[in-house]
Amino acid sequence: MLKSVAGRQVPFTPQQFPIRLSRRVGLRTMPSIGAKKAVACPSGEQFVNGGFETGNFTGWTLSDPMDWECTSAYQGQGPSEGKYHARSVSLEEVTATLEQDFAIPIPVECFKDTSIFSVDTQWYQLYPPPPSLSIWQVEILYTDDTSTVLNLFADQKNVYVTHDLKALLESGKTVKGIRVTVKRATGEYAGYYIDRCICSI
Ligand SMILES: [Ca+2]
Repeated sequence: MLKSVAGRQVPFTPQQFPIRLSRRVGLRTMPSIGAKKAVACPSGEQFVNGGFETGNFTGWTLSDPMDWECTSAYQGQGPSEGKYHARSVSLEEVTATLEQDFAIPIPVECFKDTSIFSVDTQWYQLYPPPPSLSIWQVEILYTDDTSTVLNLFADQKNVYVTHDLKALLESGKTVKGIRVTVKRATGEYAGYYIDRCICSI
């Protein structure tokens, strides 16, 4: 018996032994290296004052306090929901931003079918069409300092449009927050509004 066992060990050559050893070590270590880390997902609404119903910009970071106004209505343009919305009052050639970073960054995989990630925006423009040098966009910001940009000039004018940001999320990334940007071209006369920002996980 021993002889036959010894006989079967003949194929173990000096070249093969290290390979078998490394495979064995690999199998032992793989479960810990390859184990998927549990993703920490926040729950509930992630925006603070996403509808601007405090009547001010609590929770938001403004490029300059002079660039934005929290208002109930302006020239007949009412909010999308509630009593207040945000309006850009930036001057020409100024890049005005309105940004909110979430308290806890959100891995994209945390967004479920039932999650909502959206913003309502509205714009009108009287002069000049089209705004080739203007910027009117919302960005989904990621923790790797990249972003997904949504150009809002394609929207129908004078009505609030709900934008589904969840559909634009880039897999594998982690959402840091959102940024709205307005830049008016010289001589432009337009209105830019945002309201009802929702990020419900
Ligand atoms: Ca509102």
